[in-house]
Amino acid sequence: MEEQKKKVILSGIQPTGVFTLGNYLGAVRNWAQMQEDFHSAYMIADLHALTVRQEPADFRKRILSCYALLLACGVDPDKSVVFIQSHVPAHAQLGWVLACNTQFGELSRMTQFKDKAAQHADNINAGLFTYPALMAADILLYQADLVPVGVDQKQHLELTRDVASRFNGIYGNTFTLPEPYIAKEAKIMSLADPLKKMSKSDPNPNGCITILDEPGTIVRKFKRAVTDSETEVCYREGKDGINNLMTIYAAVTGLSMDQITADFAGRGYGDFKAAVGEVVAEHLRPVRERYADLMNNKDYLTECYRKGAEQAARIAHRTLEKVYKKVGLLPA
Ligand code: ATP
Ligand code: LTN
Repeated sequence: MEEQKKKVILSGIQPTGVFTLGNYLGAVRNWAQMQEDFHSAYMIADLHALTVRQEPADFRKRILSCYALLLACGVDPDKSVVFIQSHVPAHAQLGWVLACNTQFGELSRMTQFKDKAAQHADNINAGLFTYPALMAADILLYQADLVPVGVDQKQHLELTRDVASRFNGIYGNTFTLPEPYIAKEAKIMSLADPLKKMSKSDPNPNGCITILDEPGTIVRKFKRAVTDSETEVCYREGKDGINNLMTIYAAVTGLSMDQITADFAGRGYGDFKAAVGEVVAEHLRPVRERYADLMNNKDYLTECYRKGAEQAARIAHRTLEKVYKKVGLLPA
């Protein structure tokens, strides 16, 4: 009985690079925690990553290594459905139907589209534009109640709700309307430019901590983090660099901002940066070790993603069939 009341969560991450500390604190760490209390499904959004040109051989390897990273971060294939998006054809299939139910004007307002179009001016492809319809399909196929993501994905979730409720209005109740679940650490900023989101695809390696960075590298990058010309470690508007470091330190140690300010009173930024580097390096050590073990056991990874795809396809297919029927497609 209890079992039936569990809510459903789904989330995804693109295999566009090694996960950053931002991905970890803003999203993936919560996924591992949430799988205890929810029916959870997590996927590597490889079809989404094709909106930016990828080098095929490299991409293939990265998809597998990102799958291993998810497990290394604590996502457990015995507790969650953990799969690769392209292994479940229903995503592309529902994505098409939803693209036909999403307006050009709605897609034009997506800030991620505008940002990525500016970053990749030589490849503003149709997939980059219709991407939110595919993301809506990812979520709606599983009838997810909650979607744990960083704040940058909120607009896509609002669009998913709009598309779903419009579809429900026209064709009758079909989709659960998902709620975003946004972590406290919803936006970790670049260490080199604290006004910019820390991102896997940031070309500046000093701005970004990856979860596989060696401890020495982590400490060095934090030492170089951009701050301000004051000396007091406190969370205040305008102190973007320090605010970001404090958010990271608080997320890893569980301390409050006030406690951190008290602990570092009179000690200056140098000490604080070194301390943040050390706690992050220690925190990520087991993740890096688990990742290395998993990459030495490819058969296990293959077994996991195949099992994940089968489980996901079973759920996804039920929704897809319902949708095909509602829109009037002739059963095969
Ligand atoms: P890309 O650079 O390829 O756009 P990304 O690093 O922004 O990638 P995504 O794959 O788009 O990462 O995001 C995966 C998840 O991590 C999403 O839920 C996203 O909101 C979250 N996320 C990404 N960057 C950050 C960040 N800096 N702080 C907090 N959460 C983040
Ligand atoms: N668009 C997301 C990744 C993503 C996702 C999803 C997140 C693809 N499908 C479904 C939540 C639910 C991104 O770029 N971070």
